[in-house]
Amino acid sequence: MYTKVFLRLEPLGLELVGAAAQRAGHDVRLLDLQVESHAAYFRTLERFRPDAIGFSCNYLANVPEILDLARETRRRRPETFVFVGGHSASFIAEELLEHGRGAVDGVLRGEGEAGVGPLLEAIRAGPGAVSRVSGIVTAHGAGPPPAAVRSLDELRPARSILRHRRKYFLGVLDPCASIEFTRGCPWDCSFCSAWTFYGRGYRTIHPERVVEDLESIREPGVFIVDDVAFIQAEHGYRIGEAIARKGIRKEYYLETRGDVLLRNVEVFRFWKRLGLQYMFLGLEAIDEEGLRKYRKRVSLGKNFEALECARSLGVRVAINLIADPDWDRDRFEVVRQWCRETPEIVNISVNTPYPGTETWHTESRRVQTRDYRLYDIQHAVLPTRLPLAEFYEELVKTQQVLNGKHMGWAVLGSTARLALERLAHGQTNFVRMLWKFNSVYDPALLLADHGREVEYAMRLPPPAQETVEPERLFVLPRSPRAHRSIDEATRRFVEETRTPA
Ligand code: B12
Ligand code: SF4
Repeated sequence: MYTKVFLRLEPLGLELVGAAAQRAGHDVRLLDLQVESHAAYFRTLERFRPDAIGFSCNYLANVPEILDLARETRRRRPETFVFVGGHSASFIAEELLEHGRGAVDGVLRGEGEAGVGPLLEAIRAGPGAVSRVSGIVTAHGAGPPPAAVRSLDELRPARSILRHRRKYFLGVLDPCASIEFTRGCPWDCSFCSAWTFYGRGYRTIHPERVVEDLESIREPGVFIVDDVAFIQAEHGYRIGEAIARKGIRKEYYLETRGDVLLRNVEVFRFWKRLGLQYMFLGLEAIDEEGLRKYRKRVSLGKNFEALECARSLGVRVAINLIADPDWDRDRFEVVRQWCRETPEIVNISVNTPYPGTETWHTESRRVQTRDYRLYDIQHAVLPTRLPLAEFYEELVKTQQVLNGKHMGWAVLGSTARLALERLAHGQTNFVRMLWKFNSVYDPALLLADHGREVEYAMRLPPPAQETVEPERLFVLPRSPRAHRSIDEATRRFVEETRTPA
């Protein structure tokens, strides 16, 4: 949606689920609707005539599109089993079934690789068998809790079933593939569902397996999708050493926390030599109060130190800050000034409570809209202090700082050689990106989005509570072995940062 200006990423989750279905003996087609049209989807439906269709729903904003497609699919192919999986779907399973009014047969919660084989087997066996599959939720109730993948080392994405691979890019990394080194996060930020989805588990993939996967990637750019890269220095080193031994040369982008960067700076320095180009730091706030609110468990001083550190490594840094709907003009102006003075790419998102996060249960402000499409962190779904139109004007004006400094001619000048190189290889994503900003980030369009008719009204959050038991939020049940990938020193480091100052 809004992020399409800067990137379009390989659907790694779907490739992994596709690979699991293939391993279970099925013939699989993968369609990425970021790239392909609905017409292409219906053509595939007609020609391939699948027995089952699984939609990936990682993002709330995609719910209406998935439901529309499911309903039309039911009309055209009543006998096909339609199911939905993915991050967001796992938190709103019953809601999806209700909206589907019979068009969605089931929601498969949790890691798709674990559940898809048994589900496809059960579909063949009949409805009674489906409701016994781990992780399934159907109109008749929920099956046993979702099971976690036994070993991530056994997984390999089915990259070859994805068409149009040249369409995937991330800024100047054009084309760009995605890869996973670890899964989960040991922190517990209140606005985030990475830790609740994986039951606070954190697992690593064996360095040799990572490098095997990397060797199969043809794209020169690689996005490391881990929630927090290189929490554990040793793991990062071992992957890096294996890459160096094989002589693999790629350009990398990763996301991490400021305190992890400071603690493991030597790993990041090593990765700079291997080709690390971009790093995303979720600072979230430039004041202590903001950091406390989001329970980032990191101080402002540490975050700024991390910024300095990233600069000294010569890695390009993108930062995220969360704008609160409660901000007034002055607050926006302070942040805008900071963005102007900061050489890094500063992205501003809007504080949005999501199902599956703690904030969803504790936020006492009432959501102002039940339109899933607005839950994309670019729209305000909580009450704004400023009139909504003014809030969007201020927001876009602040986001414009990024556009002025890092897009358009300002960038083309300094990246001319790179841009020409990409164009010479037929890659146009990066160059086209440079002028897209204004057509997408527009206060009038943002405001108009609130006036659209809502066909599927999102379930409201429960009445606000002071606290919520984390276990109630988990998709994958917490397992005693969930942290087995973390060494003792890292465990202590995480625990220390988790102790309130
Ligand atoms: C890449 C990414 C993006 C890309 C998306 C590109 C793309 N093509 O998918 C971009 C940058 C656009 C993006 C944007 C946003 N993202 Co994002 N993103 C990620 C990220 C880092 C990696 C996704 C990934 O590839 N994971 C690895 C694969 C293997 O896992 P997976 O996709 O979840 O798939 C597994 C399961 O979900 C499931 N599954 C998935 N599909 C299907 C389908 C079927 C049929 C089945 C059965 C199972 C299944 O099985 C898969 C294998 O186990 C994740 C964090 C993470 N580590 O997962 C966050 C994450 C998914 N994003 C998140 C969020 C909040 C957002 C944003 C709102 C803002 C933000 N914080 O970045 C925006 C909103 C976008 C929108 N329009 O609404 C949240 C969760 C979203 C939620 N529903 O609550 C996550 C978990 C990050 C976080 N820590 O909060 N994101
Ligand atoms: S550190 Fe990042 S991934 Fe982990 S819980 Fe916090 S925001 Fe989510």
